[in-house]
Amino acid sequence: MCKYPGCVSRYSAVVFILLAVLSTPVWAEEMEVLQEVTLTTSVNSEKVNVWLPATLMFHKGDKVNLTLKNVATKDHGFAIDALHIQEIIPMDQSKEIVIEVTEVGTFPYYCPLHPAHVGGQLIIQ
Ligand SMILES: [Cu+2]
Repeated sequence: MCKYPGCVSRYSAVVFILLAVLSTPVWAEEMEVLQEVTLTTSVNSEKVNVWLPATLMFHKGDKVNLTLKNVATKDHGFAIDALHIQEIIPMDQSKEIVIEVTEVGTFPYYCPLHPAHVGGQLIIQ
């Protein structure tokens, strides 16, 4: 089948390259969408502290790097019960969290220190 000297080694090289390309882990990582989002404390027109933006939308499978920036003059928190997230961010500080979105749905978020604050929502499609 192989008429030329070196034919086997060329065939082996092609197989080796194909296997390397097909099995590279980079392919799997490219399927994951990394989102960078910053939520910032603010005061709305009714003088109530809120996190803005009030609605975040992602797709199932997204990995979200969320920066929680508290620019207020007291500590505030960020919680999403369904995703087991509960963070306290001291005044004038930031905290980064990573959310890996694995299910579709609407997940409300709120400040656990001041639950009366207007909350927001994470919508996963
Ligand atoms: Cu608060």
